[in-house]
Amino acid sequence: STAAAAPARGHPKGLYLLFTTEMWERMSYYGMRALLVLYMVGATDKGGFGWTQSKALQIYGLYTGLVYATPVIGGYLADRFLGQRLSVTLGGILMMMGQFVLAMPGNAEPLFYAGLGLLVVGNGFFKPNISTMVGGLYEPGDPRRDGAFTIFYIGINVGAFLASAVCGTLGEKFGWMYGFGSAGVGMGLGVLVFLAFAKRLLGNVGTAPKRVERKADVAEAPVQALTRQEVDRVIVILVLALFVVFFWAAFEQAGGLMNLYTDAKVDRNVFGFEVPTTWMQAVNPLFIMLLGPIFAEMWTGLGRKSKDPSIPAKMAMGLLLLSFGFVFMLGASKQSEAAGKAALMWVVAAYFFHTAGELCLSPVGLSMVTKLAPTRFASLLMGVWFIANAVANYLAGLIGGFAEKLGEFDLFLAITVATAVAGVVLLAISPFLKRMMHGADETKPMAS
Ligand code: LEU
Repeated sequence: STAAAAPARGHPKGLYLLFTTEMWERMSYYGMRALLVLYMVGATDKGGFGWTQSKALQIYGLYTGLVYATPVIGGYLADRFLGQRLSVTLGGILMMMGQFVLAMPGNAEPLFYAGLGLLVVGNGFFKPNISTMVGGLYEPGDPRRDGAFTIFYIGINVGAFLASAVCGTLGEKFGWMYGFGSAGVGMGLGVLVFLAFAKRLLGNVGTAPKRVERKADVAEAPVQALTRQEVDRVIVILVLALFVVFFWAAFEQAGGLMNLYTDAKVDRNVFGFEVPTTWMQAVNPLFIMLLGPIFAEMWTGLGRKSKDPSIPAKMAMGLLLLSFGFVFMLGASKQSEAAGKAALMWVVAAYFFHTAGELCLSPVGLSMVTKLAPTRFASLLMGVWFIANAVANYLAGLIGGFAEKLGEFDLFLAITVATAVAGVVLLAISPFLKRMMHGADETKPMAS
């Protein structure tokens, strides 16, 4: 495999190809997502649908939920028949078509749903498979794996950051079709780059020969022949996915409740300049770009010395950091209750800790799936991992909706407590989970 030929220091070049491809795809995804609700409620004489906010939010919730539900199917098809590389290409092309369908003038409702459908199906083929391919670049035990996923995650967020700047601005200022169109062009660039360099930089990672091997695997070892060790490892993935639901259900308040709160109750005046509410959505990807390299170095460095915390312990830290971030939202709501408006720095501080938590949990989680999943189910289980996001995104909307009844302070308090408890429980059971991994998580010291 390519990984064997890779240098002990640095990363295989394939990582940067997957980084770039995912960057363009995420730019397309988040760019479209930033416009979606605005487009649905937008005035009909300006090319929008003129729908009510509740109808728009309902479709938004359904769309973001489905987008993370289809990866199970895309993952399964890749594991069984297509291979990851072909799946990523197919998914990318479908999503590009979806964006261009949305960009068609005349906004006919059937076309709108067709566009969303293409994006949902396309993401199912794309997202789990590009993620497992990152893992495929490394041999088991390679201490660079968590760091590699953190670098990949920076790519995700460069894309997310570009999204609001490019697609958001084009869509809002020049017309919806330019926003969706640019998202389609971005996706197209991702596919082109991927096709141009995959052969050279990825070796045989995610290709047909593996598929043949895997097919033989499946024939000899059907599901019920999973070994005891493999069953344990899959259980660990499922248990961690449950905790991850807590994390994202709270984290995803960013685009919902925290967004609305920032809009209505935060003093966004900085040196006489009014910071637009939507800019605050760029704070998280910005912090990922700043903190990501530090975390990537840290995980690899600690891993090389076999001194890194266990996977569940890292993820528990993620939950605790997220919880700590919400403490700043408690401060904010106290201030806005007393003085009408809260200082912007509360929200920035909250996002800082949310981002640090995300870096402990999310890239580490992707990496974990590739360590623990039996190879023949790698992409399927990656899809299962994304289901946690589908559920959490749905719950996030429900939870955020309670703010109207409870008031922000009580709701933020409930979130702070729930995520802290989840973090502590996860920390407490982490030794058991670690044992159930049967060494699949262990890194081997590397030649340098
Ligand atoms: N920011 C991440 C991404 O877009 C979230 C994911 C893990 C659901 O990939």
